[in-house]
Amino acid sequence: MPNGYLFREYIGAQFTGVRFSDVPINPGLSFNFILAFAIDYTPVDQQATPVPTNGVFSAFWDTGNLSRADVAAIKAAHPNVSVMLGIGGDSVQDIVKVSFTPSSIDSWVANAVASLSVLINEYGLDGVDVDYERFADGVSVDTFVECIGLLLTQLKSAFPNITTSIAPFEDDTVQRYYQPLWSRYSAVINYVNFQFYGYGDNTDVPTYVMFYDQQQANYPGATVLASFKTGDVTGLLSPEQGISAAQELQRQNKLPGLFIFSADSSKVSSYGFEYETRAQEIVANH
Ligand SMILES: *[C@@H]1O[C@H](CO)[C@@H](O)[C@H](O)[C@H]1NC(C)=O
Ligand SMILES: *[C@@H]1O[C@H](CO)[C@@H](O)[C@H](O)[C@H]1NC(C)=O
Ligand SMILES: CC(=O)N[C@H]1CO[C@H](CO)[C@@H](O)[C@@H]1O
Repeated sequence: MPNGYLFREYIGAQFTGVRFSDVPINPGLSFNFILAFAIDYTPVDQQATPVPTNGVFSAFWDTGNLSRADVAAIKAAHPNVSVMLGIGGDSVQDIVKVSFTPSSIDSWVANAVASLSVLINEYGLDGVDVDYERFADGVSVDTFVECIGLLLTQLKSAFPNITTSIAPFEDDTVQRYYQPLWSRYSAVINYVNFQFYGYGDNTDVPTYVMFYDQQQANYPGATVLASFKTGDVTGLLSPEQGISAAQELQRQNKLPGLFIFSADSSKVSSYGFEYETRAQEIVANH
């Protein structure tokens, strides 16, 4: 896809106290915060080890610092800011790993549509990003594809203006579940937030571009967003490598957008929000 004006950033998973208003926002682009995460597991105050709830989602991000009022305030202050909801993620607040665990397609979809609709209305949210990274034993590719595909279809019908995305990364299992999701339900998926920060620290610019081209081929016709990570990147692609790669993708007219994981990490890093500023300058000035 050609160059575009989209910048996105995950926020709220790591409880570093980050607030929307901490993050620099360039007015010359579309800025999407992605709240990380709503999860279909029992809330932590309900039982010590959260267990799956078959599509009944609760808020697990730092709701104290990223409240309904905070969502309304940041959107009022910045007309080009939208706030999305990430679902799934790596872990339930570092207590247990999140696994996609539906009892059946119909029951999971019904519960997910109902519970996510409540969160979307309560918080005034503008979209959903699908971030499941693990799948319970016995959950087939088909079950995942139908659950997520039907969920996004029904949410788009209930909320016609929501933006949807999926967030795969380079892993055999993850690709085996997400690529058929894309091929069957691309009509209800706006972006692929590919987690390029899963690649190693040996990813130089030509290698990043090669990975980008591979993922564009894996998700044909998709708007694949480039990405990098801030905070601890031991062994992984660094923010500097991410910035350099984004510049090269843009030079080749294939940077529709760029996202960072995460605002939480940047807030407590020595460089602060430097990379948010630089990444947005790239996107805004294409
Ligand atoms: C915001 O985050 C800080 C740091 O984690 C925490 O101490 C504080 O209690 C949070 N504020 C609210 C209102 O939850
Ligand atoms: C959806 O977007 C259209 C076009 O931008 C707008 O006219 C409409 O009011 C929006 N609907 C809702 C429910 O926000
Ligand atoms: C670059 C960009 O996305 N600009 C948008 C900012 O918001 C205004 C009003 O909502 C839009 O018209 C611009 O397209």
